[in-house]
Amino acid sequence: MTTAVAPLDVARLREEFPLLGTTAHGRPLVYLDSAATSQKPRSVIRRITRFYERENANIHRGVYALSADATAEYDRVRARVARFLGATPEEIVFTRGTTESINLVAQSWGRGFLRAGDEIVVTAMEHHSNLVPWQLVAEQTGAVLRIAPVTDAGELDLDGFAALLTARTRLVAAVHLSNALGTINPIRRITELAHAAGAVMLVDGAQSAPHLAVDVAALGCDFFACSGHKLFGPTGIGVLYGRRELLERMPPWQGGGDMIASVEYQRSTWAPVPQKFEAGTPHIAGVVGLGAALDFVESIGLDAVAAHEHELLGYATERVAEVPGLRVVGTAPMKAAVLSFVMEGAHPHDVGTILDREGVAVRAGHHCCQPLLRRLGLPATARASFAAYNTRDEVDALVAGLLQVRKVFGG
Ligand code: C6P
Repeated sequence: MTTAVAPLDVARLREEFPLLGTTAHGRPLVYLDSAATSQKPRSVIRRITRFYERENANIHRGVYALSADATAEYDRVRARVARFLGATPEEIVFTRGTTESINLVAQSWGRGFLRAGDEIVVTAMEHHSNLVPWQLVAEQTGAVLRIAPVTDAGELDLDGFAALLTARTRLVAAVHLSNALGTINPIRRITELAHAAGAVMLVDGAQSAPHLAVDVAALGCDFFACSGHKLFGPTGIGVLYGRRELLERMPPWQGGGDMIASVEYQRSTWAPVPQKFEAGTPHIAGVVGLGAALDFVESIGLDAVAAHEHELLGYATERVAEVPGLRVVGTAPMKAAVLSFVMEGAHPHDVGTILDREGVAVRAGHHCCQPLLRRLGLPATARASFAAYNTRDEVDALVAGLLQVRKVFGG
């Protein structure tokens, strides 16, 4: 798909990540869990250190230069994020991560505008972060949650999805890139269908923002949520993109400092967007680190990242087929960065534990997608997930580890 871009210099890229040079159980670490969180490049680590050593002050409060400079940097990164996602700065709210971004929409937009009998449609492959917040708001408002089906291959059943849309559908919430399966959903099409039904569209971009070039204007969505820590940035910082007109109509969801225009004892008025949604002292160092992470991502180029990961996923899919009794879970044709699998006779947790002893870090479990795994008839999978810094040698180490698992469990 993205073969025209220049290949990544992965060896050089890896040198930017101190943690990738460490060992696990006496072996070179093979880190295949970037869907959980990516490792951090030196430029991000240094930027955060420099902020605390030389620039630290609270924002929007001080009249002194240090605070004014910290404020300017915070605002600069907001504009940087807006550029990265194809939005305007007023449409970018800083949050703690994807989870908080979705909860913000559920509690502000959802509680503000949903009424009993209104319908929310999500897909059967959602992460708990894009399911439980809607369950909560459905309970609070009397709205009804509808679940769009997925096929056995882990693709969204688009006809099944379209059949759920009615005049009562008020919101559609769908994952862009599934963390459990790697499936890339046709978000533009889903958004068109949602809008044609008169519904608002939220995209869970936790896994897509690090692997695909995202342009919210081109996707046409109303909300887009992502996390800094999966994008080479620090933990505890995330983003909610919201279409300006919607954000302006939405009530605040948390009250406190920095989100007000004026406060009296009995009532208050709100700051303009996006400050209305950023109560209290934000994660300033996290925002600064996120800015450095986006500089890093753009210096390598998301098209080059996607092409490299696509090649690596193809190679890994081919190689794991050599392991007897291994079955890949999630075989959608449009797929990225994630290889989930089960092995006959071996529980995924045992697979993960044996791989760990070989120095290979993968995730094992339900990946915060319990209903999806139940739908697929599985209690858990083992999951290798890839980033720009992973190599074919690391895939080979994974396969060697899996053959080791096979020896332990027979077959
Ligand atoms: N998935 C994984 O190992 P937070 O925790 O807020 O940064 O992101 C939540 C989230 C939401 N949606 C999707 C599709 C995700 O993959 C995640 C996080 C991690 O798959 C941790 S469970």
